[in-house]
Amino acid sequence: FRRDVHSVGIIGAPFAKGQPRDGVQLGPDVIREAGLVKKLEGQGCVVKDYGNLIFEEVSNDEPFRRTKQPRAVGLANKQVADAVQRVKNDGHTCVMLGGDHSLAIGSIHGHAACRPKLSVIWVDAHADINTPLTSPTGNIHGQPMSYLIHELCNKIPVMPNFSWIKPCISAKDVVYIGLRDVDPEEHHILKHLGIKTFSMTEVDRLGIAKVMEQTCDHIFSKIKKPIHLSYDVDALDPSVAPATGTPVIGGLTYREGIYITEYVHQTGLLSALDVVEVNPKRAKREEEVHSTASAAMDLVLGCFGRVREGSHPADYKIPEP
Ligand code: HAR
Ligand code: MN
Ligand code: MN
Ligand code: MN
Repeated sequence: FRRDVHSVGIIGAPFAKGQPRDGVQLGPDVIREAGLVKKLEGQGCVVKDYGNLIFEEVSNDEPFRRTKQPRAVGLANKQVADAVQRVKNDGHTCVMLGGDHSLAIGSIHGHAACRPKLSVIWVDAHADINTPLTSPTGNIHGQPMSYLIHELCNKIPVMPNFSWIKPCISAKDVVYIGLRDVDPEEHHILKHLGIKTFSMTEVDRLGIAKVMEQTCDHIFSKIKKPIHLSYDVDALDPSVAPATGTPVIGGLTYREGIYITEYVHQTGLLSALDVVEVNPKRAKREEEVHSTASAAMDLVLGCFGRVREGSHPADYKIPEP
């Protein structure tokens, strides 16, 4: 047997305007600095780094009702969507390094343009499914799913620079893992749409192995759809990933977080990955920048075949004296 070669296309999206905290735009670079490309190549991947997107300043970006910086977020996500389409059309599994989680709008939209029947596994402490009208904060990183789900399209107001966004996923094709900070309005939406969720309570009850089995039973119940894995590092416990904007106590252990990626890799259906919300400026000590960036990198490595038992080239021979 041969270990399969993955071709990986990396896009950096240094964007922070989906939320109020400075520093999350540095996420792509600190994850790369942890050694991402070299380590992916070391485990047999062919990697093309497309570099960082360049986002223009948007002037007079007045809030739309309470939603903050809609024009900048809408425009940046259009660039992300175009970039993801390019990476997919070049034949790679796409890795989008954020940046804040508002970027999942563009990432999933672009992915869905190339792979119309997608499933989404959303790993996060938060559901990020507020509509602009339910959001308690007006931060778009708490809203991306609401723009993407068909069943919510009549709840979304017309916003500047958002008119290109068309809903592209069904509620039944989404699974959440790691939830522990969900707004009441979001909870209503999740229940009302019958979205499959594994909160930290289910992770405790079932264990992460059963959570992943049931996740795949759910998304593959009819046909095997390509997977978009959207991984917010705040799903991990703050002891593992402290350098993030909205840490929530009681998260996934490092092992649970990695197990998710190993399991998704094993399906052979991973088609695009987001790793978002690494914010080096939220670290209390330099060490926290490194531990968070290195955990984020390990999530990517797990998605592309790193196994904890170790591995070896198919043609390896023990040296003879
Ligand atoms: N639910 C809150 C809101 O809508 C908080 C969202 C927070 N942050 C994230 N998302 N990091 O994953 O603003
Ligand atoms: Mn998120
Ligand atoms: Mn989150
Ligand atoms: Mn593989």
